[in-house]
Amino acid sequence: MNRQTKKGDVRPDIFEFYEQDPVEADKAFLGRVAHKNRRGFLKGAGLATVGALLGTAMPFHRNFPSGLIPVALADENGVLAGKDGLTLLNDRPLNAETPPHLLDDAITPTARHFIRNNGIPPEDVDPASWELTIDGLVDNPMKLTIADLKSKFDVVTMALTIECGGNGRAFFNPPAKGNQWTYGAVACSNWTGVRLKDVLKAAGVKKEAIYTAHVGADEHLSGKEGKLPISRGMPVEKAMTDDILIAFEQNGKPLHPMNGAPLRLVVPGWPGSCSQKWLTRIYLRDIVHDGPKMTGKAYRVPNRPVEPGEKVEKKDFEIIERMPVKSLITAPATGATTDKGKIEVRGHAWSGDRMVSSVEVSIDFGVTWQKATLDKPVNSGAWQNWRANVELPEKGYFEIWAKAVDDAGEAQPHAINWNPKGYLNNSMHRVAVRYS
Ligand SMILES: Nc1nc2c(c(=O)[nH]1)N[C@H]1C(S)=C(S)[C@@H](COP(=O)(O)O)O[C@H]1N2
Ligand SMILES: [Mo]
Repeated sequence: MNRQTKKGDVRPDIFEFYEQDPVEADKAFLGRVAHKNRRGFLKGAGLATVGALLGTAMPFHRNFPSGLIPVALADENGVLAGKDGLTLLNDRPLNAETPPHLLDDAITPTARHFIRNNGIPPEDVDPASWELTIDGLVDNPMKLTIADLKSKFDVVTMALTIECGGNGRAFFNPPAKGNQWTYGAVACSNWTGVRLKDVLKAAGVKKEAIYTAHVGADEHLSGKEGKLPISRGMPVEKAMTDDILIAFEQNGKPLHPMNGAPLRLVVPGWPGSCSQKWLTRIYLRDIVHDGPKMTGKAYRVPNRPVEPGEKVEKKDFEIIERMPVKSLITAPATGATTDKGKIEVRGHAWSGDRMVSSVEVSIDFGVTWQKATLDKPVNSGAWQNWRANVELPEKGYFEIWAKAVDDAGEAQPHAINWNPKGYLNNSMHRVAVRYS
């Protein structure tokens, strides 16, 4: 496959192919269609341009297919446009998390809201013509534009916490496959929209219906027409609760394209996967929904405690519902150095469908604990902010640990509750601080 180019470089044909037609090259070499965003990224933008954009040379440029985007340029090319400081975990599908110290705000700015995509987001969406279908087991199937939602239903704004079921997976040992989220697949933005329950009431949910099914406009990675990357649902009883929104605004502006513009579900306290983005349809079913990522082991955990590494049969997995009690330290940043012994420690805490009743911090590896001041949530479904003034007794290395307890008495554990797919890691957050 190697050939001599005019300049005498030895380059495999893949590079020529990518330069000429990145979409076809992706199909041929990857067996799927290139992300439209990156069509011909380096096509026409020779190496000199890329070098200039990167601010330095790319020594292994010969190995870099021109259909790809250098991760460092992902921002400039648009995939992380409007996001600030996120760590890219994967670029196809796009997955990016927020370092804890950038989650310090009480309400998460859109620029700091993580991105978890299972497929390829729709492009050039038109909010004015976007339609949401409500059908399946309902008395009055409906098609609603965003204008209809605004005029027919109460419009509410709520701060709502979304956490990916796999947040914290990176710390599993033995490791679990999937995005290696550390701490930052969680956020609490202000969402404006209508209550799902109001829309479902207007549609008239039939008695036989037990589960919702959610459909979005994103494409499967294979590019196969009609194949959904993810379609999840929830029990009708959950869908009828007060805090679930069909949202068209995030922090007072249209949704960010990567957070589901122009319309999404926001289901606080349950795995983020319930919060379908680019929402086009909700249908009601008389069975537990069996869409992609609802079945098998996806978003499921063993129905009993298991040993790390233990093999668990499919039949012993159950669907994750509420997310467990958890807290995050957002200040100081881990690795920080302080020249003062007195520091303020801050963060958030949440527990799916419950309230957090206390947060405690420790600077002596959990021997003694100090109560933090814990705010009430601004509304149900929002995380709770907390802060504590701690005093480091002498110079040296310290770890700050935080532990939340919820109103059912459940506390964050020290150790990870290992499970095969790496979900629900709510072990305590630790940050390192040097007093010098
Ligand atoms: N249509 C669609 N909705 C989706 C997803 C997706 O890939 N496609 N990912 C889900 C998952 S797994 C999570 S954790 C949340 C993440 O929301 P965010 O990307 O806005 O942070 O969106 C959910 N909704
Ligand atoms: Mo997720």
